[in-house]
Amino acid sequence: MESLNSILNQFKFDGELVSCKEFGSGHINKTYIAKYQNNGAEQRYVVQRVNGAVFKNIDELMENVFAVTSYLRQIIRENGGDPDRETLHYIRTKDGSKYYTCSDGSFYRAYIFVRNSISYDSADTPELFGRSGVAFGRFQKMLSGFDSDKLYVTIPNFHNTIWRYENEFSPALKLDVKNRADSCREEIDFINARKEEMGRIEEFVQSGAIPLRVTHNDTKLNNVMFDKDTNECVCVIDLDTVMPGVALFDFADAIRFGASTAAEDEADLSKVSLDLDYFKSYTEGFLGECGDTLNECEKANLPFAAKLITLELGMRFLTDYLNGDIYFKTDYPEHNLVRARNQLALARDMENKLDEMNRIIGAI
Ligand code: ADP
Ligand code: GN1
Ligand code: MG
Repeated sequence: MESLNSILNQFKFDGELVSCKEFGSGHINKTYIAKYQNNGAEQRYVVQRVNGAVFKNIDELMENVFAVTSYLRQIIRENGGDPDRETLHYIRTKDGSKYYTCSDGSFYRAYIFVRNSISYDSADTPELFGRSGVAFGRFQKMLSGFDSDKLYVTIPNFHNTIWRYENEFSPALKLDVKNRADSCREEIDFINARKEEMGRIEEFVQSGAIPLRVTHNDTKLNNVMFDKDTNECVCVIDLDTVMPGVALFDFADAIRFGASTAAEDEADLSKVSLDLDYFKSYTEGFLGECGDTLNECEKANLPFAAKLITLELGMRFLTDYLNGDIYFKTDYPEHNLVRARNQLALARDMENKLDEMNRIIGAI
């Protein structure tokens, strides 16, 4: 197998390698932070192995991220900002490629580590979480002039909940390859009981009531970098799923992850609920930046979208559990089941709080 050193050596990095360590808590790709010394100055790079089973067309993925980051760099420059800090800066390989294909067929790509920045897996205060709303709202606004037709759909039907129900969840349940369905009847019933509403947002897209925009599609709090000293948001990262999509889901997925009172894989369900203060703070930050670009149908469906995406991810985790854990990285055998139960509990709590969420949005 090709060594990590040999892989790093393919990229146009400045200086001498000091160390390289695995980093981050993502479920799909593998991330390393590589430290280099260049004439006494330290430079860090992020190097990632892209999961080829999930991202089936690496060329299209890299075309998307290069197109979006070049567009963002231009807008940031025009607004007097620092493009090297406010968006990702990809480093090409020594032969000018956007990524490197390793001898075992896996793909690696690299970018500059955003200096003096930090990401969080949870926010200590609603205010900090609200700042991530500013980051994703600004991201949406800055890309509102970018024609989403110019991007490849790197994962078709990524947030098409009803499609996932019919084409992934139902077949997995039918096959039940690991004989696990009996251990999760309650969760299966919970999902089946909500089938009718799974197509609601997709119907709005089909009818034209909701437009396709350039969306991030994975708006977890740890995909925002904050300034280490001031805790101001610096930039949005993890752009692999940027493609044409529904802006509602960018709002929704951030709420799902960051406004929960517990981690995504907390097994004690009594700890899992939606914190409305966090919801309010994020909504103010997000809509404050991009509220003008959203239409009335989008605004009216923000709370429902938060519930739907939580149900969707609960269903995705359960699908993977039924399939024998082939998609998401897991740390122990029941991990996907624990995650599924957690997300379904959160979806239920959001269902109970839909009126309150609507009231908060109405008052902003
Ligand atoms: P994953 O797909 O595993 O979520 P990410 O691209 O989000 O991969 O990277 C994982 C973590 O690595 C991030 O949460 C962040 O802490 C750190 N990271 C990624 N890119 C950068 C960057 N350009 N600058 C600083 N830290 C980064
Ligand atoms: C995956 O790799 P990561 O953690 O950024 C997944 C998201 C899920 C998320 C749940 C391509 O994202 O859709 O919401 O896990 N990404 C993909 O934590 O499937
Ligand atoms: Mg990430």
